[in-house]
Amino acid sequence: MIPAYAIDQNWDGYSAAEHRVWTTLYDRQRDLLESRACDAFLKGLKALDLHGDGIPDFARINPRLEKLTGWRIIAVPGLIPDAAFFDCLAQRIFPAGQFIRSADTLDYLSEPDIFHDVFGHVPMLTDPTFADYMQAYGIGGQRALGLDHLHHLARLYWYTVEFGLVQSREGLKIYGAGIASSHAEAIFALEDPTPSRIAFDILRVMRTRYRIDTFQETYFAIPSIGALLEATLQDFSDLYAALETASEIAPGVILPTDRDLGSGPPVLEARQ
Ligand code: HBI
Ligand code: FE
Repeated sequence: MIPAYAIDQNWDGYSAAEHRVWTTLYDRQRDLLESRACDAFLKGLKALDLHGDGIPDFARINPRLEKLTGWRIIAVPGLIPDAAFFDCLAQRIFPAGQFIRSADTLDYLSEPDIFHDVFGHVPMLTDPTFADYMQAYGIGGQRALGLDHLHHLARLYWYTVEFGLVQSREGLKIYGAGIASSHAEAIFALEDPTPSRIAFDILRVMRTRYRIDTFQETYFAIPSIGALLEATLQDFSDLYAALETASEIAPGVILPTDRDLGSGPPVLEARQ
């Protein structure tokens, strides 16, 4: 079934200037992420051959991606309604913005463009465990729509898929697409002394409001992608019940029960 909102990528229609925007962004992120992104992200970037030679053609990426994890990318004009978005994820289809930002607004986006969606999100979809997590999220989203808990599930997406950090032997690393596709936030999220970086707890995440207008004040670090998937393989009813009475938490607030992971030294109890 072809999802609603799918459009032709029309790869031949991109101008030379648009390809140059991709290359500029790619070159800038590539060096930055070498030491900052998690292994799964860097491996995915290589496996898909998402190089700096211009905007990738989905027809070229999809066979590789489908072979690795059964996911594929479709082009969409921009943000699509929640229900359509969840239906795509539940079928292992990732909707990616067809357009690219302009050269004079390299760091500003009002809607996800092809650089955010493909460079930011798609490398992680080559990881089998993360691939399952994204599908589980889509199925959870379909269920949350019928209940009144979409805002809770959206927070899970925000603090994992978009702004997630993962513990590693070399300290915290980036896996969230919102961080991986942003030059300034890739540095801020790991190195700035101001934000808090706390151990992932799914109920804590669903209680935490987020900011869309500036860098995050709180990042959540998962112990491993496997642990994230495990936390998601449930129907969320216990969580939703707990959320009925739990108070909301403002971004930036640290609770006595939080495990603060700091920003500096490696977290040694991380996965082997
Ligand atoms: N549409 N294209 C697109 N990309 C998204 O990330 C997206 C969307 N529609 C809805 C949506 N995200 C939200 O429902 C989730 O972030 C929770
Ligand atoms: Fe995104």
